[in-house]
Amino acid sequence: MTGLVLGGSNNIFSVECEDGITRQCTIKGKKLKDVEGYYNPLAPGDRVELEPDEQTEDEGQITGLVPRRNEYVRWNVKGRQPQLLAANVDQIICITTPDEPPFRPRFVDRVLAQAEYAGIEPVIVANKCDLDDAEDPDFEYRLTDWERIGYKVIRISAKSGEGMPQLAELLEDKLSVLTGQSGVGKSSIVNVLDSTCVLKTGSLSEKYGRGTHTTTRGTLIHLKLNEALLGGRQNAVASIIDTPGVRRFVLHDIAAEDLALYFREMKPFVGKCSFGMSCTHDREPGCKIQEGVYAGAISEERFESWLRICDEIRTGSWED
Ligand SMILES: Nc1nc2c(ncn2[C@@H]2O[C@H](COP(=O)(O)OP(=O)(O)OP(=O)(O)O)[C@@H](O)[C@H]2O)c(=O)[nH]1
Ligand SMILES: [Mg+2]
Repeated sequence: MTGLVLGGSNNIFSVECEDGITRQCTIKGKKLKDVEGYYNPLAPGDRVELEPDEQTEDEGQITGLVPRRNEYVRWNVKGRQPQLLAANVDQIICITTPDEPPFRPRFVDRVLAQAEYAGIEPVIVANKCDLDDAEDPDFEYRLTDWERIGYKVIRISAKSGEGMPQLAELLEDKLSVLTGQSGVGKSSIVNVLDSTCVLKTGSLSEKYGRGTHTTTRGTLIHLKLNEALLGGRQNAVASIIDTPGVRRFVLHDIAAEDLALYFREMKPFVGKCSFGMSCTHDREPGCKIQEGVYAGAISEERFESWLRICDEIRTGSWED
């Protein structure tokens, strides 16, 4: 029998099986082939083979992993291993805010790079557009720049409902992983998309204005999209993976020399500099990336992001 991993902790995984029953499963023989080297062996979205328990209807043992179509991974600094956040997804929804928590464009740039590396289409969702800071020119400038280089950007508010119909349409019939810092409103958004959903949402810490890590585990949830968002259309569905907010998003398996390949607007220039692949894009003559910045094909902000992230990869010290 095969099944879909919805979530798990302490090596007990919740698996939605093909017979419609969700079983609590352990891994047979403790270790699964092909999943070693990760902080967690399985993530929401994984497909597994399992043996249902003969005595207990809602238990089973996982015996194998169906090869993954893609993997959304970050480096887990504490665990010193890559951490699989989701598998087999159609898109990564990267949620950001103008404030509460403060806007962190670099967080988004890192997620975009990891998504490009994984070959998964990212979408940027700017939540909390009801806040006054949504009018901030720096915030709007970065959103527009991401749009300019080819990313879809949606401005929404889980609070006022603005933009929620557009988001619902984008998620329909797909498996999407929601990612973003703690407190940006991932769980709140899910609760608006499906009014029968009551995920726990949190407040921001008064001292730091950051989220308080309310969601502690990634979970795949099947949503019945609220018909009010779809002009009364009924029975529309979507699947999402709600993930815990992380303070830092640290890239995994991307070398500093390769990072430009995962910056969508820089990629076309890679290898075209006078010094070819050995150009550091710093001060060399005939650097196409520098020319791209000068000509406006690459914004100074993204170039700065690229520089800083290269530095983070080289030094191993990451900012929030
Ligand atoms: N003003 C405003 N507040 C919002 C909006 N969406 C969510 N919030 C608030 O933001 C806070 C954090 O929301 P959550 O949904 O718990 O955030 P999260 O991203 O799931 O956070 P973690 O689970 O910690 O990763 C809550 O107090 C929400 O009420 C919005 O569109 N506008
Ligand atoms: Mg949450």
